[in-house]
Amino acid sequence: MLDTTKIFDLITAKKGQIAVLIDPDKSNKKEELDKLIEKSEFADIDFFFVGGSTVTREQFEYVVNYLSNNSELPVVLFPGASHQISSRADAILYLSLISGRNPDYLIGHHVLSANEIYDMRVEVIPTAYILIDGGTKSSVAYVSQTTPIPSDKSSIILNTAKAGILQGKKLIYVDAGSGAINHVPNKVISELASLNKPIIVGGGITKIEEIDALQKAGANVIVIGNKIEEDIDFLLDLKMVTKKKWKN
Ligand code: 1GP
Repeated sequence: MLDTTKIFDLITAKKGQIAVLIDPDKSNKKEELDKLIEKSEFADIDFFFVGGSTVTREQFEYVVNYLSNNSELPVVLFPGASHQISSRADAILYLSLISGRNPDYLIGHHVLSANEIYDMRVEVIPTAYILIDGGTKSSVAYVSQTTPIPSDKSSIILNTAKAGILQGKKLIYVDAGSGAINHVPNKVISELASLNKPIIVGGGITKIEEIDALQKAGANVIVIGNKIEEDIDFLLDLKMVTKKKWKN
């Protein structure tokens, strides 16, 4: 692993940054990726995240290589399993699914990929990954066979994040799951912000007002997947958010 904190420092530096999540299971054609890159660069988004619940190694490598060869934007891995790793990325979110009690997602996948990741020249960011109920059964809850934390159980969410920090996690990633009906509540983000660790939030975020509110609540990075898969021109609307950010 690379002894650098470059991507971690970028994530920490500002609130309200935007990550476009690319699921290589769904977007893996050259033309699609070209369009995504072009519009994401125009929109001045901050990061590409790459990962998914049901991705093959070939799809994963193809997409990571394509993005790093064709865009200057940082490529950050958001792996759904131990085979979703690549030395071509700028960083790996080294996720432990600490809202769940499935040992495979707490340590199993990590052991399977440790040897490879250890020797990769890639920044590794230990991340407390916390699933919050978003009103529908998400792929990640199904695939990991874990139960998300109910979104109104603030103290469980907060204590889970605290336990993650005590274990050495540098980032908190709260996820309502791709396609969630309800994103992680703003209140949860503002409570987590009191822990003074960078926060990434994703799942079910589809509106500019939601992004603004999550930024105000204290989220460093807001992840958008589904909405852009459905309507790539949402990236043009996102330009408004990124413009405002430079003014601040
Ligand atoms: C990443 O799961 C999210 O954390 C992405 O969710 O696809 O609903 O934007 P969406």
